[in-house]
Amino acid sequence: MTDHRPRVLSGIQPTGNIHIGNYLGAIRNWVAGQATKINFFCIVDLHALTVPRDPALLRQQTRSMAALLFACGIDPAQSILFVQSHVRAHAETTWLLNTVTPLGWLQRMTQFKDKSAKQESVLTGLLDYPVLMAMDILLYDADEVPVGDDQKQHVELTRDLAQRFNTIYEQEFFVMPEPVIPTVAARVMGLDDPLKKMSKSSDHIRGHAVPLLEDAKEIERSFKRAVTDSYNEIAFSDDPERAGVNNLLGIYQAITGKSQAEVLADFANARGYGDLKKRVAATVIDAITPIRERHAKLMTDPGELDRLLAMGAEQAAAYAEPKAQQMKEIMGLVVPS
Ligand code: ATP
Ligand code: LTN
Repeated sequence: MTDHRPRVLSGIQPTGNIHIGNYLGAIRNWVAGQATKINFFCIVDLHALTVPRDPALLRQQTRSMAALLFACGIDPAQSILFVQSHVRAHAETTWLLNTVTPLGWLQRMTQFKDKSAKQESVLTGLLDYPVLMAMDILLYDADEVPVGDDQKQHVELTRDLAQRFNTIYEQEFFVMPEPVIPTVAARVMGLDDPLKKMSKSSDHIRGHAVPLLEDAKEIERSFKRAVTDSYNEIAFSDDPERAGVNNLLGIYQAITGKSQAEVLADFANARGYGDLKKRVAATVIDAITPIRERHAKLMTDPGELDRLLAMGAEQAAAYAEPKAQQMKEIMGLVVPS
């Protein structure tokens, strides 16, 4: 019998300093939907190579990311968690999709423009990043792609590429995926600059991001230094000048799952911004401490982690490999029998 549950796929780079933006904008939503869907979660190590990496560190961070995702609640009995480079169809079919991808579509991507502007020499892999991401999604016929707001454009490009392939080869081969963006915390902003998205590749992580694996004292310190304003009013607001307070309230709202009115009621008796920061920090610390503890425990058994990842890769390949074979056939390659 065919399984009609929606298929979900998302990815995360195994780069350091996973922060509450990644957690609230993406990972937490992966965990929440697990029971009712077919889930694929991919640690995208090939994407991580689009900027130069230290090999030993990348390997360590890939295992650490797997441990973190399990610690956040990804359940290997319900979800297929795997490392991208373990399923060779991803790299292989990216080449195939490259052959129908107009260069201009990639040059228009906001993330490419932002990241390439900061670099002296821009690597081809950085430009091609969204094509690899498109294949991550299309290989699994994913219907839903839960991501933070910054990745919406890449999912839209995936749809355009899928459509283009289907048109050129005159068949409905690829499924059109939908981005699923959370309504709260889709874009958690930096504590030091609330007009910039909290980013793990920021030059100054201290005071900017709230890493999930940071200890409580450091988190308190980061919140204490968070940029606010001189209005001295605890309120949600679209005003860029008040973005700092808005961000703190948004983080609190996302963690507690409360409505805006309930959040404001919680802070009605707060003694100024200092008190607001202290209470938001305490709420964040309570939520992430168990994750940090579970992560530490999982990291003590790398053999077990590798076993779980090998199982995930095998399960993922069972979906991806046949799809890659069909793609080759459609494109006119001789597929060995
Ligand atoms: P970088 O900023 O270094 O590119 P990143 O922090 O965006 O990295 P990724 O691994 O690229 O991390 O993203 C993992 C997931 O986290 C994606 O779904 C992304 O949309 C989401 N995400 C990243 N930053 C934020 C943020 N500040 N707020 C909400 N979601 C976010
Ligand atoms: N580009 C994404 C990571 C990513 C991804 C994916 C997300 C790679 N492949 C497939 C969703 C689906 C990022 O930077 N956050």
